[in-house]
Amino acid sequence: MKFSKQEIREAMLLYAVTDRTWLKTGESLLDVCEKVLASGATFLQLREKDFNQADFEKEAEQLGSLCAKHRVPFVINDSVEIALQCNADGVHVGQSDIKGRNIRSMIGSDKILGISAGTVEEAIAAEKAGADYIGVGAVFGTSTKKDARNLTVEKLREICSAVTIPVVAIGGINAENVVQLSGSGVDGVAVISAVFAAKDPEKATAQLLMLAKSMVQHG
Ligand code: TZP
Ligand code: MG
Repeated sequence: MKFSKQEIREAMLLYAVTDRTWLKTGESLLDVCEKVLASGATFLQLREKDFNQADFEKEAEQLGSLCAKHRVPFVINDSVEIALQCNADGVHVGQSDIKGRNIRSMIGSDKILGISAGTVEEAIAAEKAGADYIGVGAVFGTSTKKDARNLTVEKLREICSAVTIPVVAIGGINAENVVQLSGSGVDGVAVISAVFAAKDPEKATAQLLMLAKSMVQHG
């Protein structure tokens, strides 16, 4: 599925990143993602840190169809190979993944490329490397990603004004603190635990979507 630049920007609003470690007994990631998409998540990233290739591919295919049904962009974390194999809409990579590799040339011009950035320099380099958007964090403390570097909202603002591509904030974002990002210039918020660890992921998604909209409008 092809998304325009404007559609990608708008899809940053509530960007859900999967985490199967939060699944409750008897629940599948596909079921939870179905609920999260039905409740308004605008983007989905499949993030699997400890999964074998075959299971990863199967899951990516299922989630890809689900996202297509909702017309929501679907990207794979880290693995360009799996993104291409399952015909995902794109890939999201970190700074270490782009060293010495031209991901844009590997995926072609039609796929979405997301790159994580934590500094103004990294953000500018990501834009030059052909990123369609950058993920910036961790804006608040998070225990989900152990090696995440923290940055201030002021730094986030500097990063947003240094690039023209969309910016999505990530790291420890929840319904209580999303308002603190008002005025930073971000196009939306990316969340893992605020949705996947919630007692009721549907309710959490709907609430976060409303708060993210209001934060971006005031921004
Ligand atoms: N990158 C920076 S922080 C983070 C990632 C993947 C983890 C975000 O998880 P949570 O649960 O929304 O804090
Ligand atoms: Mg990575």
